[in-house]
Amino acid sequence: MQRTQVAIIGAGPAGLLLGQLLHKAGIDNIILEARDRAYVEARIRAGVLEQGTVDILRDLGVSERLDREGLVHPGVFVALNGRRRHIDMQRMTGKSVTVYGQTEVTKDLIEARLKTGRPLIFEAHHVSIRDIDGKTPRVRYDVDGGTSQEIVCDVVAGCDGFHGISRPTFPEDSLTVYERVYPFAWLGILSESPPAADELIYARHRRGFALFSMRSPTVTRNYLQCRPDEDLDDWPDDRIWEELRTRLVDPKGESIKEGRIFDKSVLPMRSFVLEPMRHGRLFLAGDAAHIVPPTGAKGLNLAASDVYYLAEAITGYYSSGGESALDAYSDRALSRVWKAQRFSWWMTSMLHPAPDGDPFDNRVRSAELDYVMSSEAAIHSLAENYVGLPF
Ligand code: RFL
Ligand code: PHB
Repeated sequence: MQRTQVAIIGAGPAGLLLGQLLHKAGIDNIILEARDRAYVEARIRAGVLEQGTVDILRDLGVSERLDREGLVHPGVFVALNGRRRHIDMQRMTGKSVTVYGQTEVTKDLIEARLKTGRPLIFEAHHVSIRDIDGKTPRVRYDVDGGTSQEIVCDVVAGCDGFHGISRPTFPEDSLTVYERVYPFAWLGILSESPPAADELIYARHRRGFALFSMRSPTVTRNYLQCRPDEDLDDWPDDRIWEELRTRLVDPKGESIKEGRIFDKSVLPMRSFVLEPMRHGRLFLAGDAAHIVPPTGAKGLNLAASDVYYLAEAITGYYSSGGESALDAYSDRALSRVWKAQRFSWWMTSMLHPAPDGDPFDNRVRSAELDYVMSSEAAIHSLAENYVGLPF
């Protein structure tokens, strides 16, 4: 049997960041991760960090490579049928975003964790949580070879993503789920080519949404709106480049540079929130508690703000001995989560023509983008949300 203060399930951004925040506060913790290290470090996902997320990483001393390699973007573009408008977020809000892959954030956090000497257990199988209604919850898991281990702790942090075991551990009658599944998805590619512009371009086009992003000055990350059941075999590289040129209205490929495509995938889109984010001594953070469609670039950043609040709650609990800090966690986190949900839903609705959707709705959404592109007040609001609301 192992004894610790906080058992953290999942070594994604939420779990790893929480581990560092607690370590900094002198709170003992163990991280359990189902997959192996190579798998976790290679999982391609988010790319845009809010300044608040960067500040947390800096504060933790995990930003050396981020400060060197991260691409600071003071602005972003939106486009409607080829007409483009620049949004100067830095001028409007005093803040910028940083393009730095989630893969890199994860690698940096794993390296920092290993330096602390605190346990990070990869390939922990059959993780289960019990006794969450009492003051000493337990976490069981199997290691390779089949030996079972048990951790006794004060708090369990469920940071195991949307498909983890923490959320299903909550008794069903104790929670409410809010959910929306969208009738479209994204086809995402990574290619060895320079990005279409210095900053990201979110483009609405009659044929569908397209996003022009990047990982570095030589690696492009682009997305095309597609069907949720899209077959990747129908998307040879040539068709992808052609469609990207069409949706950016760049027929001669003046901004879009082709290169070897080395990753292709289809990403379904949903909005999901579970309330409350806590039952007894089990606290959820990140994708375990909520999912946003990626159009607002908020998922990873919400994982960061959740664990920032959770670390404060746990630190407050140990310093005061009372439950009030723990009790406040769910409401504090949800208040920010819902604002990011609203923004992600709004960006998604405005930028994607809905196939087979109501024609009136589609015209209104297109008009909304047209309005945003012509109104300082509306653009200011977009900028304020995109760079991230304060914690
Ligand atoms: P993760 O990253 O899913 O990590 C959960 C970890 O838990 C492990 N796990 C278990 N461990 C032990 N026992 C079990 N039973 C377990 N079950 C699972 C998993 O192996 C994994 O290591 O969740 P976390 O930490 O909450 O982080 C959330 C973010 O990963 C996610 O919100 C973002 O990637 C979303 N997202 C974006 N967010 C942004 O902020 N900016 C973006 O630009 C952005 N772009 C994106 C995105 C997500 C995407 N996809 C693929 C969904 C772009 C894409 C394409
Ligand atoms: C990405 O670069 O992967 C990315 C950027 C912005 C988004 C979503 C994904 O909104």
